[in-house]
Amino acid sequence: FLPKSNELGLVAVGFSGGQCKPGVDAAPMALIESGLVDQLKDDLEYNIHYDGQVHAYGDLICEDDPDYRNMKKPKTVSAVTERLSSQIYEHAKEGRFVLTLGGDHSIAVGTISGTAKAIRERLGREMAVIWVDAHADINTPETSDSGNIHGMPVAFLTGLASDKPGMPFGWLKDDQKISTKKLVYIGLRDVDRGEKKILRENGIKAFSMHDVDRYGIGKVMDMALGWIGRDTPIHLSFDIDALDPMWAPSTGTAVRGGLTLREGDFIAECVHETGSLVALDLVEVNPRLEQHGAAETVRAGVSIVRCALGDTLL
Ligand code: 4U7
Ligand code: MN
Ligand code: MN
Ligand code: MN
Repeated sequence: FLPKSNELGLVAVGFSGGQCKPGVDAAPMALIESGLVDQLKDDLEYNIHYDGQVHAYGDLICEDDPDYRNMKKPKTVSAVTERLSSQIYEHAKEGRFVLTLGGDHSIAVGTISGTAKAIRERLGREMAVIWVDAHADINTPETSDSGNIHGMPVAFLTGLASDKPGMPFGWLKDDQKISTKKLVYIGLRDVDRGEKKILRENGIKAFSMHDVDRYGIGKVMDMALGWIGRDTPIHLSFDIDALDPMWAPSTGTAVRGGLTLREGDFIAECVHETGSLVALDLVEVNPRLEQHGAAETVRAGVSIVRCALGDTLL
């Protein structure tokens, strides 16, 4: 149902305002410098549409940005994700695959809203999201203990949290949102108490590390893709902290007991094989943390992206 296309829109997002540790903004440059874009062009034969810059959205960073409903930097994160949403939409409406290099995970409010709207308009379809992460990122401002917005994007994208126009994330319209029924998690192992309640009460499909241990990653992918159903456009949002810190130590909220690099690559390969992948986010790589492991973490990120874009072992 998706015409095969090698057109790829790339957006490099050097934004770290959804959490408190500086350095995630350096990830897009680190990923590009390690050869990611050249490999997509030369090995995987994509025609890349890239404006050649890492966006820092300096004009949108508010100096006067007090906490609101317990959210940290609400005005800044809302303005940046609103701008990003239209950047992503412009690529997706042309039928390009959209690759976003983050940045912290708050930017998914922008990426997913942008593709969801374009896919509705272009294909008349509701998009599914596969969220690969140690965390569920579905806190509402009220359930969050940290106030960090990178732990909340899914709540706003599903409408479980919202606000009036003019207030933070009040710009999100229904056609930019996703259904809780078309959301699937893989890799969870650090879910807050309030988030567990939200997952349960909304019947959200989630495969934790317990499920990966019990069934193996092969069966988990069969079940995850089975839940979504064939011929449904998929947006894959991959937080590098889904991987075990052994493979990806340089990330802001590392949690032990995660996926191996091979399991991460396998998830990306399986999603590619569906032929339904329309967008990928790679987020939360922070080359400034655990500096001895930064190169390893960047390499893991490059590997995930290559697999999701069709690189094969044979
Ligand atoms: B990430 C956390 F409390 N749940 O809300 C929170 F454990 O994008 C972590 O997945 C959020 O890295 C992690 O602050 C956000 C915390
Ligand atoms: Mn995470
Ligand atoms: Mn995340
Ligand atoms: Mn994190």
